Amino acid sequence: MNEPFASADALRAMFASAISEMYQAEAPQYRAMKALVAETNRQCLADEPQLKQRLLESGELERLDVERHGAIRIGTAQELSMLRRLFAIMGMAPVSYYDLSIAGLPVHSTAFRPIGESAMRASPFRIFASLLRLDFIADAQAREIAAKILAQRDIFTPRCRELIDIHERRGFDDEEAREFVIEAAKTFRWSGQATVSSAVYRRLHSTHPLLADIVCFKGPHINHLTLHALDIDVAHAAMAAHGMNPKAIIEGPPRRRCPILLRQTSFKANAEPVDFTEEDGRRLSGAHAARFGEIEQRGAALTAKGRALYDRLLAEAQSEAPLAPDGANAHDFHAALTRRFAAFPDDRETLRREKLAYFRYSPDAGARTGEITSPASVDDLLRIGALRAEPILYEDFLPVSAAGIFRSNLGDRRAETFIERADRRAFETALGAPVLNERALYEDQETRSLSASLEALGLDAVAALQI
Ligand code: OOG
Ligand code: NI
Repeated sequence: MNEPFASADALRAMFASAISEMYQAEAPQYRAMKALVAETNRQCLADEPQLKQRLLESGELERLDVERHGAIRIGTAQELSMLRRLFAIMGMAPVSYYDLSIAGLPVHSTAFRPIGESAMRASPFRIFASLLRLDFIADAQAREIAAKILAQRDIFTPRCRELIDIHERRGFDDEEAREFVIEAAKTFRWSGQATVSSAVYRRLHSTHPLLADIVCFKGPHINHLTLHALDIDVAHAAMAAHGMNPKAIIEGPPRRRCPILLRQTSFKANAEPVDFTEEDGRRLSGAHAARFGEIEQRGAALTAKGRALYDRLLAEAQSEAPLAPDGANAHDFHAALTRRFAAFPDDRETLRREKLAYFRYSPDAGARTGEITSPASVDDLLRIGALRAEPILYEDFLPVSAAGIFRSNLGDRRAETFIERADRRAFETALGAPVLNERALYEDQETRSLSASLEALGLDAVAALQI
């Protein structure tokens, strides 16, 4: 049977493509970056025919140029909970809580993303969504101005609200599905017309640039889209060579033989023209910088143990060579990072044996299972080639990296202040649902793949798992 037209995966793919078209039209610099990344990816494939073959076989090649994620910033709990319902229609569930107060940013976040391998394969598009924490704004007057403006806006079109209700009641027909994608995308459009006067903008911007970006416009405009770079170091260098003004560093772990977690970098946001509506009704031109383009390259998802090691080594590198806000000492920082990460095992077998990363197991179709004397251990099965283990890709985000991406695109040169105050409860209350636990998702994939493999080999899953 054919997939229904209005399946969550199909809707997400259509939405991602609509958002990509929209953002390319809105932000020519992003369009230029997309062309450059496509070109560096093509070059990588030409240099590595084996990589090309692998991507072809896994179906990855055809979606190489498809955006991996986008990011938005949200003003209120009501907006966030409605967005949760909107993204649910596209099979995107909130995964993980990210506390950005670790870098003195007045937001906390989640990522709406597809769950499961087949959904991820159908369309990998995610939205990193950050909610303003007004209680972090010390200036009571600025807080009041912001709250008042936010209370007056509706970021959704009336038809978008209707369609969300319709879907929750009975799903979509084809026409409604098409309409929904268009109406949903409108929520994230850029409008160069600020909803406030230049004085209010300046007041909020001087309090915190993030406050101005979230409050002074019609809604949660896309602030960046992110492409997959096959070799992020090459793509980063190409961005610099083409005068695209990239961040000084690539956030995340250093380059490795066995990639882990997520490496990402961006070109820095440029000032773009905006119009303010002054108190006397006049229009006044000004500028606002917040929108940019990003690239990412993903590696293995880490267990709690692996992640603790990652966090420790990163913190050590940061205290050894604190990165200057303008990235001037990027070279020293990178050297410290590389030195520290020498302590992170860099071969698959050690990552697996030491339970630092999650793995997907598969049976070797040609294995002569008759020769396996049951019960055999997983290690034995791997050794004789009856089982294979591949790292599971990390599909989530990293708070320290996210903070680094935020900061370099806000024109905020203030030194970081650490006033860590996570409040996951408050975030989930605003969201209207708990966020899913990323590690539970990876663990589940690992366990299922192992039991399915053992079953395929005709082995007693329980006995083998216990050895
Ligand atoms: C979000 C920054 C975080 C990422 O990839 O870590 C992010 C923002 O700037 O709103 O997108
Ligand atoms: Ni991003």
